[in-house]
Amino acid sequence: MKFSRRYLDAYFILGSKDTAGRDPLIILERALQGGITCFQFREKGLGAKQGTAKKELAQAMQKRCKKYRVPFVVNDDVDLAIELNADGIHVGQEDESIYSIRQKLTKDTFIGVSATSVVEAVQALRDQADYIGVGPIFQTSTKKDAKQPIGLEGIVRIRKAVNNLPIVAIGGISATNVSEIRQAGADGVSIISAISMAENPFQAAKQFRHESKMFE
Ligand code: TZP
Ligand code: MG
Repeated sequence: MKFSRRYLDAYFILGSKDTAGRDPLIILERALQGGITCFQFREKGLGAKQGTAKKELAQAMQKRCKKYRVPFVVNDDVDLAIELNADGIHVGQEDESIYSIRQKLTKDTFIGVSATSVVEAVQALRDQADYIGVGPIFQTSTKKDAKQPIGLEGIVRIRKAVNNLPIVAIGGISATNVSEIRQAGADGVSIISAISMAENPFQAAKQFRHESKMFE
């Protein structure tokens, strides 16, 4: 799938450890119904699925994303992204280089990279990432090894440094923050817990989508 900046409007990320014991497929289905614009399968943390179990969950999630015509992105696992012919892959600073990933993927598979600083963001721009995931913006307890929050100021600094490169903000984001984050220069928000832990993931996703509509 060819990358579009609009996928970043309400970008939901989920793995089986992010749901407080609820079925991740049901959470995803509700989020899709609520109007998420992109989905990333991020299977991490203590007790995360591996091997066949991981692949089967990914396939089931991909199938649901297809039903709603929402891009399906795999976090970190380049081999899995290739095997499933995912729409995109998202990698961190410690993962395989964009150059090396590009050699392995079909032309339209998009690549996102995490950046926590201007230096990392500028490098991702040079490497021709399709978008960068910038954060953490606020405190988060979802990612245990998250860096210090960069705040809205961090988004402003990075936006200035990367021209028009698509930016999605991440880390501690709730629907009430969307407006300030977009005004700081991000093209959208990515969220785990504000949807995955919500009492009503459908409503939560719908709220994120609604907030993004102000910026169309
Ligand atoms: N990278 C930086 S912060 C973060 C990731 C994967 C976790 C975001 O989760 P939440 O629950 O939306 O704060
Ligand atoms: Mg990674």
